Amino acid sequence: MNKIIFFNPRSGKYNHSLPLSILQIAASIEGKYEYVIVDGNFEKDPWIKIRNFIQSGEYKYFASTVMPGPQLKQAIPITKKIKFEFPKIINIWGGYFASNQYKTAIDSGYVDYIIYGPGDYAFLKLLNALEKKLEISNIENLVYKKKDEIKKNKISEIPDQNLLNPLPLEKLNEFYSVEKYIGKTFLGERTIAYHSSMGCPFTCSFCGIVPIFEARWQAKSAENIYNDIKYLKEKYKIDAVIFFDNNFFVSEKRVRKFSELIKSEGINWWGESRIDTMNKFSDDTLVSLQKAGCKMIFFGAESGNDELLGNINKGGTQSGEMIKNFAARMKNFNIIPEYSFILGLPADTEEKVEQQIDYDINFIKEIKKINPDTEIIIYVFSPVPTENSSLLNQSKELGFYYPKNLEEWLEPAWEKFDTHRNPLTPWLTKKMVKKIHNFEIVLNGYSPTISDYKLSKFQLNVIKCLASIRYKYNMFNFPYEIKLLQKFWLRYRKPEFEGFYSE
Ligand code: B12
Ligand code: SF4
Repeated sequence: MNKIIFFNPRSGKYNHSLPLSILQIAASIEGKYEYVIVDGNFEKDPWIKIRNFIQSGEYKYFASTVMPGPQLKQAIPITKKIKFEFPKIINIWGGYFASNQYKTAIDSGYVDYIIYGPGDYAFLKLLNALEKKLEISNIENLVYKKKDEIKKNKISEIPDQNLLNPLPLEKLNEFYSVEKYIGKTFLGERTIAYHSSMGCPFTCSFCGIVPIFEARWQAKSAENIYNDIKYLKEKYKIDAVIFFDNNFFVSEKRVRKFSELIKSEGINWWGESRIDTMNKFSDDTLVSLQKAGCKMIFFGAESGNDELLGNINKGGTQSGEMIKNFAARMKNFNIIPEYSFILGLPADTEEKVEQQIDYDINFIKEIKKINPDTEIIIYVFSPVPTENSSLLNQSKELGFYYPKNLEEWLEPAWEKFDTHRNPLTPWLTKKMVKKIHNFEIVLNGYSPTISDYKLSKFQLNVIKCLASIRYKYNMFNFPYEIKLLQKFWLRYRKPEFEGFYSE
C-alpha cells in the first residue's frame, strides 16, 4: 500500500495553531493518495501512533514538516527510528529547517527526500515519480542523494496561491477536531490561523526565508482571503484571525481591499509587516485597517542604529528616525505596533558589539516613551544560511559554524540558537547575552504584553510597580524578583516563542 503519514512535530507547550504546512501539502494530494495526520502537539507520544500506522502495512511514506527549534526534538528521533525499524518506509521532509539545512538533513542517511521551499506541486510529483518509477531529476524543489552526491534540482516559481486547493479541514477533523485549533487569544474568543501569501519581496540578511524565496512573493487575492474567512466564520464561528504570512502587508491595494470587504464581519486580526512599507500607506488606508478589525501589527524594527540597519540589508529605506516617527504616527490609528529588535549583531571588536547592544536598549526605551503601547519583542541574532550574504560571511570569519549533523542540532545549545535565545555566536560574551535577557525581563515587567489576556489587572500592577524603578534607572542586573514572579505567579507567556494561544 502507498498511504502517507503526515507529521507535524510538537512546536510548543500550548500551540493550538492549525498545522498549515502539512495541511497545504495534504490539500495538494487530496483525492489522489490516501493519508493520515499525526500532530505532535496533541499526542503524548506520537511515535506510538506512527508505529501503529506503519505496522498496519498500509503506509509507504512518512512526510514531516520541520521548522527550526523545538520541532527538531520529535522530527529527528522519529525519522531516525523509522529508518532503523522500518527501512522500507520513505522519509520525506519539508519546511524551513529542512530547506535551510538540506545538506545536513539529507546527509543523515535517514531523510530520503527533501522538498526545498513550496511543496504544493513538488510533493505530488515526487509521489507519482516514486510510484511509477519515473525520473526525479526534473522535479523542481527536490533535494536527494544519488550515490554519494547531494542533488538539488531547479527551484520553481512560487505557485499562484489563488490556484491552490482548499485546506482539508474536514479531513483534519477525522484525526483532531478542528475545535482544538480554535482558541481564545487577546484578539478574540475563537481565533484561527490563516496563511495568505508565500515568500517576501525583500532580502534582509538575518531572515531565514531569504535563501528560499530570494525576494519572490505570491499572494492570494483580497477576495479569496475574504471568502475563506467568511467560510471559517460561518462554519466554525471564528471571530479572530492570526495571519501567519511572513509579510502580510506587501501590497497596500490588497490589504485595503481586504479591509473594505471584511469590515462588517466583526473579525479582529493581526499580521506582520515592514515599517518602511507601511510608512508609505495613506492615513485613509490605516483608518480602514483599524475599522476592519486590525488590532496589532508586527514590525521588524530590528535596530535604531542606521549603520546596523544598512549591514543587515533592511531594505535600504528604514532608519532609526523613521522607526520613531512611525511609532508616533501609529498612535493616531488605535493599532498597536509590535516592534521586534535583533540584538547581538556582529562587529569588529567586542567593545563595538557591546556599544551596539547599549544603543538599542536606549533606543527601545525611547520608542516606549514615544508610544508606550508599542509591544517590544527581542531576539538575539542567530545567523541564517543565506549563501554569500555579507552577514553570514562576517559571522563565519568571526568563527561561527553550523552543526555538522542532525544529532548535534538536538543539543540544548543549538535549540537556544534556533529560538534566538542564546546563539553562542563567538562575538557575544556571556555577559552580553545576560545583559540582553536581563533588560528583556525588566522591560516585560515594566510593560507586559497585552497579548497575554490571562494576566489580571492586579498582577500587572504589582509587576509594573516592581519593575519600574529598575527600568527608570537602568538597573537591569540580577532581576531575580521579577523573574520569579514571571515564572511562578504570572506564568508570563512570550508571544514570539509560544504564539498567542494559552493552555
Ligand atoms: C506558525 C509559526 C510558528 C508557530 C508554530 C508553527 C507550527 N508548525 O505549529 C510558533 C509560534 C510556535 C513558532 C515558533 C517559532 N518559529 Co515559527 N513560524 C511560524 C510561521 C509564522 C507560519 C508557519 C506556517 O504555518 N506557514 C504556512 C505554511 C503553508 O507554509 P510553510 O510552512 O512554508 O509550508 C510550505 C513549504 O515550506 C513546504 N513544506 C512545509 N512543510 C512541509 C512538509 C513536507 C512533507 C513537504 C513535502 C513540504 C513542506 O510546503 C508548504 C506549502 O508550500 C512561519 C512564517 C511563515 N509564514 O511560514 C514562522 C517561521 C517558520 N518560524 C521561524 C522561527 C525561527 C521560529 C522560532 C524557532 C523562533 C522565532 N520565533 O523566531 C520559534 C520556535 C519556538 C517554538 N516554540 O517552536 C522562522 C524560520 C526561519 C528559519 N530560520 O528557518 C519563520 C519562517 C519565521 C521567520 N520569518 O523568521 N513559529
Ligand atoms: S521583510 Fe521581513 S520577512 Fe521579508 S525578508 Fe525582511 S525580515 Fe524577512
